[in-house]
Amino acid sequence: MIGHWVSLVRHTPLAILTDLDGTLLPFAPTPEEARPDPGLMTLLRSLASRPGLRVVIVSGRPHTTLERYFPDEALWLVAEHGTWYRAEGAWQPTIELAPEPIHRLAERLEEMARAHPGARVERKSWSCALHYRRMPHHARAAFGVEASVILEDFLARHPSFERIEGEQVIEIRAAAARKSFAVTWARQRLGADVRLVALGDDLTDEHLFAALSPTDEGVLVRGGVPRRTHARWEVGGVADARAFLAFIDDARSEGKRMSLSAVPLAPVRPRVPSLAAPSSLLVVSNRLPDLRSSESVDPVRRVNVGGLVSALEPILAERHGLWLGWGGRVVPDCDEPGYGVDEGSPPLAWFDYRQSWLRDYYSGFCNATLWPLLHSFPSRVVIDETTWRSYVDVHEAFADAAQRYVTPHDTLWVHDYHLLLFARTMRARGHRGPIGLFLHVPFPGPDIFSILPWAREVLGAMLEFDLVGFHTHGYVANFTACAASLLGSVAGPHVVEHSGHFTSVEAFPIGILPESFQEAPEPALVAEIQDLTRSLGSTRLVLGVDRLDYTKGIPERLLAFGRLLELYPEWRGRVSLIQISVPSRADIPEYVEQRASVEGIVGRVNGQFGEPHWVPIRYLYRGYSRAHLSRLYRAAHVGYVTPLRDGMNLVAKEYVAAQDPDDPGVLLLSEFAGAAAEMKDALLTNPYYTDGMARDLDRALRMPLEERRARHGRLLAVTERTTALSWAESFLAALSERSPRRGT
Ligand code: ADQ
Repeated sequence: MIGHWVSLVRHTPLAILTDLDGTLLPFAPTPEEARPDPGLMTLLRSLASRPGLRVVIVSGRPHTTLERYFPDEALWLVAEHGTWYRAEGAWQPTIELAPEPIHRLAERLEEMARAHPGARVERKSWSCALHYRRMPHHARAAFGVEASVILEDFLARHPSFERIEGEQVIEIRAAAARKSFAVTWARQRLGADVRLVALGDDLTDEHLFAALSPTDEGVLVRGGVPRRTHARWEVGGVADARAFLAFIDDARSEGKRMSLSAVPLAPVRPRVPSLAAPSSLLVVSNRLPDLRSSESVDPVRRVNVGGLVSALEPILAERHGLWLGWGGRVVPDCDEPGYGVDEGSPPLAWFDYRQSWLRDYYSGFCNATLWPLLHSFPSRVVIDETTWRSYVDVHEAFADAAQRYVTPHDTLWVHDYHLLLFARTMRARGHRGPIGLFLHVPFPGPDIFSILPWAREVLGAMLEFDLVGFHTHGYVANFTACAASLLGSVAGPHVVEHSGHFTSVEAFPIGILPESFQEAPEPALVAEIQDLTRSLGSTRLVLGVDRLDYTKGIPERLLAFGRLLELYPEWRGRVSLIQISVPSRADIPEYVEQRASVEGIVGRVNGQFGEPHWVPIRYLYRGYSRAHLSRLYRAAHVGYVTPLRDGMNLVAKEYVAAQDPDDPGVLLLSEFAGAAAEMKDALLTNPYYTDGMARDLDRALRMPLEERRARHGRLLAVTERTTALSWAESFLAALSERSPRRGT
């Protein structure tokens, strides 16, 4: 590393392009208080005196301020984010733009700032900056909202300006302003063989880094919130940045030219390679697909997101994306949650939950309030203000984490009911890029949704997303009906208007990766599954596979199987049910009860009908690998998928994909699963009607081969048409098409 740097910084000609605030000067409460000290001036003068080396200060400060600080013409200056430069003693503008609109904006902001102690407006030629570093923290949110109203109004009317977020400052500036001007200018003046070293700390410096050529280097000066960058190197802060410049100064001093060992090691280090590009897409979900601590592995979540991972992996790679969520670790409330990035494919950005978040947010509002509400189980909905407050607070924690990795223009794709307020939270923080939500669960009509005391607030927040996606048209209709009846929103086809903002609302049925359920299994696995099926003898197999959850209708399904044996005694000894349930949310009382209820029914049915050579129901309470499941699906004569309510239900699609097309089994599917909207060739059944379901089971078991083949052929076509990949691609394409452009 030292060799690379010594050879680069000894190259002639060399130019150092450096930002000032946050890079060579520590931040101060006001811009006036942050001024170059004698130590910095001495260092810059020394560098500027080295033959073959140019120092270019590239700052957002007004050109008049830079002139005052650096009258010495040996230093080259680029001011106001590239809109002014000093050449041969005279300042020249780089853009042509009428200054009046920005002056009028500055007047409005100054008037507003007078009512907010600590807020301050800084005027420049084609920009103005709103500083809030000196404001008390509690007053910032209200201030941010008030300022955003003025700024949004201005940007809507003046498309040649844009908004950028700096370290506790919001700046409106000419959209054409780019610090990258400094790169072009230095090259023009110093010749094509010049090599550049650029230093900067904030988002505006990314233009500088991005414009560098492969033989140049960018060095990020880390300060506040870590973020993605084009720079390939970093230093720890202002002191290290100055030490780095001193290293260059040293390396170019005549006396040390021949002795590498005499050059002190620069405090510069390489950044993790895959963080070298800015994140253009951040996927956000409550839980990450791959869990770090083995004791908290939840096999269903892991398997369930398997398709999601495969779908999102190529998209995240192509768009330099990241997937953010809870990593599965919980820390006591008195500790600060940890953050980190796990390099891999896809790269995961994780953070810890506090104990109270797990209790009040995750097990509380998400799983005891929203889950039953959205699945239309009103009597199970717990209403509790503490958990609602926690839900709001944890959105702030997610937003804090997200802001570590994204620029305000990146695309955010949010998943599921855990994060319904996320667009609102991010917009309040100035995020301007597209934000989409995909809801993996159903959405009920207004009669059920209005049970929630915060129904209007949640709906209003959902309507701050640019796109809300559901599995079915039925859920889309329920959502628009809720918006119309509870908020008075106007809905057109696929769009809802609320408070002047238009949200696209569409159905994107999720799929699986069918080929992953069709692969030839390992011989050892075949033998293991054969052991299991051999124990069933010549009986036919009915298979249920679910997370143990009351929405999945497992007790109802077992009772209907018992009823089949009662109504059709000829099936006794000739059919067996294997029910595989993977443990889920075992810390919530309803789920513990569910397990006891299921085990009770299994015991009763087996006790009533079982014989020494035949066990009617085998109940397996564990997770299986995808390869195991595929084999079991293929061996089953009936795929028994009968949730009381389900967003989609992937098991239905997996079962179809895994069948032998020449001798396929029958999918017996609840009409209340989202999958029923697409899979009309399944045998549809009502899981609340025990006798009806028993009769449908009998029909499935007797279905002739020809009918089975015909139904399966059409079901397979549905499963292969909408896959996990096509689902992700169509959602993201819609998000980029439907999102309004904000102020650029
Ligand atoms: P889930 O409620 O988890 O997902 P589902 O769609 O059926 O429901 O997915 C379950 C997944 O877990 C399937 O991939 C299945 O193979 C796997 N699985 C189940 N039992 C298993 C076991 N014992 N061992 C191993 N794997 C097992 C939520 C919504 C659904 C929606 C999905 C995707 O509730 O309605 O379909 O998200 O959007």
